[in-house]
Amino acid sequence: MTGPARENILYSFRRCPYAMRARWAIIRTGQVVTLREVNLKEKPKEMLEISSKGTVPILLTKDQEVIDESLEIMTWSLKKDSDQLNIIRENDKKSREIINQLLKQNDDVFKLHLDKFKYACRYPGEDPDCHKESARRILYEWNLRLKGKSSPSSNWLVGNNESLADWGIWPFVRQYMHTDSKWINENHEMEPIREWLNKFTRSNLFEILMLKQKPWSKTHKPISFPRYSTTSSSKNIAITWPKIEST
Ligand SMILES: N[C@@H](CCC(=O)N[C@@H](CS)C(=O)NCC(=O)O)C(=O)O
Repeated sequence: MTGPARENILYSFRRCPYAMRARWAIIRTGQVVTLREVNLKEKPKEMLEISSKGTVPILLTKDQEVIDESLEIMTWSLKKDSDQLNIIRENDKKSREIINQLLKQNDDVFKLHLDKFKYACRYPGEDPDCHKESARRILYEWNLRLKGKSSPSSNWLVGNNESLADWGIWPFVRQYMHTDSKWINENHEMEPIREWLNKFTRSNLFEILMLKQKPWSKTHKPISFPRYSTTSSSKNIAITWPKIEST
């Protein structure tokens, strides 16, 4: 264990969907962390010392708590921002259950299918097309949830407002899009999920989320995250969703 942290330190990897959702929650709840970008092929010993799992993201809080699961980092952030408690549907048990089911479906099923067709060479003996089909079926299900919402601004996975399900799943759908974009882009039926994803990737906060950093080393100056060009204040800036044309 390293000495007492005077800051919240986040070990992260820019393109990792788990790390992206943790960073997204950090931004949206106005938290500030010191970012340590990790090269997954050369993980820093400081990171492995606090969590031997060797996965990102990992948060080492000011209070020396180690949080090495992305969903738990999201919850940690949300607990610190009472304005955002509706994201976890604090007072709505049924919605909370649906959110949990969707996150579980993403983490335990969708991500596996995605990996098995995106990184097919790592899974000899598996049929990538079969996994692609299974991933598509799940996307189709999520698309149905988004379809038929009263307006483009209310197309969220659970109810008419964004929730932890949206925050936790969109980076994985984005990753999927990189491998099977034609199916989503050219399939008119999939418009709701396309628009839902675009809300995140075309929002004003996406660029801040995805800012490029060199892999961290002990000799680097600490990098504060999020970093806003317009202000040095640690307060979060409001999200601006892209304009979506109603059809
Ligand atoms: N359940 C973990 C999964 C995190 C995870 O698997 N992250 C990947 C990167 S996207 C990782 O660190 N893999 C380890 C490696 O590639 O060595 C979480 O939600 O934080």
